[in-house]
Amino acid sequence: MWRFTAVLFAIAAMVGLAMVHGSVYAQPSHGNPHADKQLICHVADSTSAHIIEVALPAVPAHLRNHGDCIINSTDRNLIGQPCDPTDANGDDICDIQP
Ligand SMILES: [Ca+2]
Repeated sequence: MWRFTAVLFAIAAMVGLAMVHGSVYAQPSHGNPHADKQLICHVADSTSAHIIEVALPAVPAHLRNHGDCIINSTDRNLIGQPCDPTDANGDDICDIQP
């Protein structure tokens, strides 16, 4: 039984390591603090849709959970501005860009 447990532990350790490495290599930018952020049109319950900046790894959850869409611009002055979250063609990029 201890052997089975040891094998399980080894597998879990390998999977864990692979995930850590995968997430590190999945980061598209190294050394550029601005390129790992994404402007999105954020759909909020309490306020009207507006532009926010999120870390790239958080983008898919926003798209999935809030119906947010991606703003192509990298102009951080747009943060807080109202936006139109329409994405009729379903490509996750806002059809109407600021
Ligand atoms: Ca679109």
